[in-house]
Amino acid sequence: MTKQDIRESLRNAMVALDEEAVTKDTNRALEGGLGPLDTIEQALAPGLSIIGEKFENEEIFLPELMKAAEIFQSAMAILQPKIQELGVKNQKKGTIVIGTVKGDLHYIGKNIVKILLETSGYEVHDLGVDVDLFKFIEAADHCHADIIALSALLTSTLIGQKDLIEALTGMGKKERYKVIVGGGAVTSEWADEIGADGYAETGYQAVALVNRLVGKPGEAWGNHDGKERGDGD
Ligand code: B12
Repeated sequence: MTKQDIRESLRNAMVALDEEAVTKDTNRALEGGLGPLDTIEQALAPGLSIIGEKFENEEIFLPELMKAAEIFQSAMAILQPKIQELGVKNQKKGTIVIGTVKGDLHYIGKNIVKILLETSGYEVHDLGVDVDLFKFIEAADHCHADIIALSALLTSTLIGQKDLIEALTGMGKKERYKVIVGGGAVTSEWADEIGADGYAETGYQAVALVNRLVGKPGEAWGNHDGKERGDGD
């Protein structure tokens, strides 16, 4: 099986909600040298996107959506130790407060960003999901954060990102923190419109963005050992 075959097989297993096959293919991906992030970004997440489309088209319903999230998490349990193994163990580069905004319970993507930042040398305070904007600010003040990172997956909860930036501005704290935004519902246009300091579409890009913002260019996640990025096929 080529790497591309493994990716396809895993993506199809995810779409079919076949937990056993997802576990098998996730292990096969690692054995086949795919790397944990490649496995997430090129196979599992695209599978989840297809699930999302099926849900939107009413081909599947909430129980299936929940099952998909559960299966994704079981694959993450296999991949997470590998991500940690590949991470850099260097001195602390900065402090980040992260969470999913008020009204939004999606955490899979936020957790991926958190793990990648942690394994890139950042101290990350994860406030979880459905987080009130003042909780973000309180936590950032408390731990002297450099960055507040806001995830939003629902169009209806995006406004929480705007509200936070406005609250920071109103409190005279806008210059104290860099605010970055991401999650399925976010676009770079939205990030510009609300005056966010940055937007990233994927976990990899989130690390590169944070490195830039705190002035620690470093390398994008996984580049340090040449294993995870740019392995071609
Ligand atoms: C799994 C899932 C769920 C699970 C969530 C499980 C969990 N605990 O996280 C459950 C079943 C609970 C769920 C519930 C609902 N969901 Co839902 N869900 C999804 C699904 C299929 C996948 C989301 C996901 O995890 N993706 C995989 C991760 C890896 O991707 P990601 O989150 O985008 O994260 C990546 C990047 O965006 C980025 N990133 C993420 N966060 C951040 C933050 C920062 C700062 C940065 C820089 C980057 C960054 O890095 C990540 C890694 O690369 C999506 C479909 C989709 N295409 O996204 C629908 C989807 C998001 N859900 C949707 C809906 C409608 C709902 C419900 C309202 C359904 C209902 N009727 O109850 C509820 C809402 C509950 C709530 N209040 O939040 C819609 C949203 C439509 C919209 N635009 O508003 C979607 C798009 C499905 C669809 N097409 O209709 N859902």
